Amino acid sequence: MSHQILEELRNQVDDINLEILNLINKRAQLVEEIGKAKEKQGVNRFDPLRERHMLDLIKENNEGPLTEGSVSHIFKEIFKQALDLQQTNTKKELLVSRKRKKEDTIVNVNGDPIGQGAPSFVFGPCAVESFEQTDAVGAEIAKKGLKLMRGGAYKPRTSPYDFQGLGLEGLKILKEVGQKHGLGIVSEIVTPTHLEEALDYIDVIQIGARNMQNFELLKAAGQTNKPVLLKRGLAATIDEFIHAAEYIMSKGNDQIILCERGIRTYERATRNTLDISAVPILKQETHLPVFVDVTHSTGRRDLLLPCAKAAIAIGADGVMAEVHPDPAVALSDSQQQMDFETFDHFYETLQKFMKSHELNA
Ligand SMILES: [Mn+2]
Repeated sequence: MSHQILEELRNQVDDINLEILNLINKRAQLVEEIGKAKEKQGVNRFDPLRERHMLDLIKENNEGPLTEGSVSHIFKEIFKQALDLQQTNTKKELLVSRKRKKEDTIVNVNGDPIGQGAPSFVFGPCAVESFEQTDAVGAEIAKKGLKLMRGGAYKPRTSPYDFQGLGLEGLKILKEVGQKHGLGIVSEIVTPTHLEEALDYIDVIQIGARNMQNFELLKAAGQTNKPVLLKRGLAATIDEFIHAAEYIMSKGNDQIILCERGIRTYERATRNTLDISAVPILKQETHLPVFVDVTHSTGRRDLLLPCAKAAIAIGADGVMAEVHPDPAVALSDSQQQMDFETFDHFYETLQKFMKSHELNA
């Protein structure tokens, strides 16, 4: 084969490549139009019967030299890419997505902004056990000039025989302590029925990891005008987490804080595995503030400080950790709550770390 003939054939292949490129893009445009029409009708985009029909038609008309298997493989990939393109378009439309809104959402808790640069801190006991216990923690938080306090009144526990929390009584204690020390209260609500009465007592509705896909609760929280702190489910992907936030925002409430709290993996050295890379991913994909709960992600007191440093260094808008006057006697999470001395050291070291790295803009 002379060089000239080879060159000629290559030119033909180049032309065909461009033709195919043109055609598959044209095809993708048509699929997009079909997708929009289906969306209007409320019909599912993926239709397996339709795909079977297209594949059969292609096979019947295949004259080779490519085999039936190769041709099906190529076309299935073309189908898949067009479908993925539609999914990317839907993602673009999510209310929580950065593509939809470029600017960061600032969550306002009693006039204090969250997500505006300087990291926020939420400390407090795992569970409200008594007024004295909660009040003692509140005083320690206020002493540091902080504005937020957490505390569980409704505790979703692994075992039904474990301490379930004080319920409404716990919320009343939280409110009293919050008012006494000038602290905004963050507390978990577990069912839509508790939500309405809870609104009088708390400043931020926490939706816990075990309820991240409690869609009725998400919708109910979305109908309030209270900020919501949404924790990532223990086995939830980032995509599922983002969609859970979308449930809240789709009902009209855009005051949402996302909270990474560790995911379940095969690793047993920590209670969960802190997915630190979720922080910048969530910051890129959504416009919402992102917190890291260092207590539940690690389950280990000795890891709270290094993980909090990592969270702030990687761009988290806030850190959450549990503090108890006497962790050894705590009714829940006694292994991982900080006593006051540890809390002081934790907070001071973190402040120094932030200053030395200019992280408290
Ligand atoms: Mn806890």
